[in-house]
Amino acid sequence: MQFGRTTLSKFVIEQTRAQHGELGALLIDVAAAVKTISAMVAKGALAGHHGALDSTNVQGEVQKKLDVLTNEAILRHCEWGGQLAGMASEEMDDPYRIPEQYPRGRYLLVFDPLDGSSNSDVNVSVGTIFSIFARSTAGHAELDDYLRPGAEQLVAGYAIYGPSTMMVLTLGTGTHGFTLDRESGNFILTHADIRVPADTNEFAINTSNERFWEPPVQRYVTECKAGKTGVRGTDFNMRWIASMVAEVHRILMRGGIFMYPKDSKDPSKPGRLRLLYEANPMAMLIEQAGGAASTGRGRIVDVQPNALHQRVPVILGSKNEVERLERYHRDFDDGSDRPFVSPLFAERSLFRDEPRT
Ligand code: AFP
Repeated sequence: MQFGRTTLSKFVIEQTRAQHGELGALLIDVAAAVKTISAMVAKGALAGHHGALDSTNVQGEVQKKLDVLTNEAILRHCEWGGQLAGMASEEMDDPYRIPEQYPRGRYLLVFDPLDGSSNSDVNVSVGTIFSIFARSTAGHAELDDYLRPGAEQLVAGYAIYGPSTMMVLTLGTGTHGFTLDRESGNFILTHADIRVPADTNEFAINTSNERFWEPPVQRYVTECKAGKTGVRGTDFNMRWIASMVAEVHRILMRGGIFMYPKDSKDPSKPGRLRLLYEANPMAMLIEQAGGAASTGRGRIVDVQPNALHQRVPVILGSKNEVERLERYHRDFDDGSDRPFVSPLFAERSLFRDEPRT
C-alpha cells in the first residue's frame, strides 16, 4: 500500500477547483474506465477478447474485439456523470450523443480507446489516448465543437497497459505520471513534472516506409543511421514498437524522437496518425514536458481540423531533434538542401540487384 502519496483523485480535484469539480469528476470517470480496460487487457486470451471482428471502422481498419469493448467501456463510464456535451472516438464514425436520460455538461471527450490494438494479440503494451475540450455552454455538442485546434485542449492524457498500468496526463501545468496500485485500486503519483531531455540518440520510425518518405525525413534518418561515420558524429539507436503510447511513454521517460511522417504510400492520407485523438493529446503532453511536437512544417496543436478523423504527420520528442528535422523540411521547401538530395535516393537501393552468377 502506498500511504500518504498523492492519488490521482486528490491531484485532479486540487488541480480543477476552478472548474468547481466538474472536470475533476470527469477525469475520475476516465480513470475508472482505464481500470476496467486494464483488467480486460490483462486477462489476455483467457477472456476470449483476442482476434478481429468482421467489421471495419471509419478508417477502413478491421476492428479488434478489444477495440469495440474498450470503446464501450469509456462510453458507459463517462456518459452518465453530467459533465459531457458529447464524445468522439476512433472507433465511431460520428460523435456520440449523450443519451437523453442523462444530464449534459460543457466538456467534450475525444479518445482512441485502444491504441496499438494490433499488438494486443501478441502481448505487447497498448494504451488509451484521450483529450478534453470545453464548449461555452452545456448541451448537445455539434460537429464543429470537436473541430478545434489542439492548443484549445484543457486536458490531454494516456493510459499505458504495460508491465504496470500508468496514466500520464496534463491539465496545462506540466505532465505527470500515476501508477496503478492494484492492491488499493488507486493511481499513485509516481512521476511528477516529467521532463523530456532536449537531446537524444534514439529515433523511432517504421523504416519499411523509407522509399515513400519526403527527402527531409530520408536525410534525417540516413544521418542517424550513418552515426559517428557521418555528419552527426555520434551513433544512434532505433526503436519501433508500433504502439504510439509505448513510444511516447519511452520518450517522456528517457528522451527520443518519434516520427510517423507524411509519405507517398497513400497520397490521399497526409499521415497515418489521427489529429484529434492521437496527435493532439500526445503533442500537448510532450510540449508540457519541454519537448516539441510538429507536422514537420509547424506545431501539431496549431493545425485547424476540418474533419473528425483527419490524419496528420507526426514528429515529436526531444526538442533539439524535432527542430533539426523542421529545419530540414524548410531547407527542402526552399531548395537550399539540393546539394544533399542525391539522385541516388531516387533508386530503391544503392546497389542494383545484380543477377547472382
Ligand atoms: P493500431 O491501433 O491499428 O495497432 O495502430 C497503431 C498506430 O496507430 C500507432 O499506435 C503506431 O505508432 C502506428 O499505428 C504503427 O503503424 P505501423 O503499423 O504502420 O508501423
